[in-house]
Amino acid sequence: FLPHLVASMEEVEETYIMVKPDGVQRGLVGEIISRFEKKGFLLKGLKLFQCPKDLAEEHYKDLKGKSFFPKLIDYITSGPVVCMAWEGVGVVASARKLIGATNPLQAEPGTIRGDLAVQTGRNVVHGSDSPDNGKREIDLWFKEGEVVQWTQAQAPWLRE
Ligand code: IDP
Ligand code: MG
Repeated sequence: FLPHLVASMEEVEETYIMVKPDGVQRGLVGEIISRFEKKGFLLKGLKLFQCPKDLAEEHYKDLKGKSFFPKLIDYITSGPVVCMAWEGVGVVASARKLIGATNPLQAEPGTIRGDLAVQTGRNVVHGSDSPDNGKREIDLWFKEGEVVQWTQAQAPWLRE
């Protein structure tokens, strides 16, 4: 029994979720927000935003060497995105599960990409891949005051 590991599993995390331009253009914003809302996570930040090129490049800086990088930057800046900050215990990994595999054809039915998309280059949603990146990306996409600390009325009905 490793109490420090159990404690870390209970840690409250934050993740950056974004409806990409194809999701906005296809009218999937409500559907995508709804999946995280119904699951029981806490929405702390939400805005419609036209992403400038430098921000897209900073967000995806780890992929800078990839052949698809220029197309990825064009895609993300091609129209408005919906930026979200979500909080919860285990929210980072859980959101990645709700989103599904990067290639929508390999994403399981029931996941956002599995249900709503067909191609990697148009995979409708982003989710942070680690708690550290969750923090980094929320800081990158939201200004001071845009992320709100609050408690859901339903909190006692979600966690004992
Ligand atoms: P993720 O979004 O599932 O975390 P990453 O590997 O971090 O996947 O890639 C970031 C994004 O870059 C993907 O969601 C997708 O939009 C795009 N991307 C990744 N690989 C490819 C590719 O092979 N072709 C075109 N776009 C890609
Ligand atoms: Mg990623």
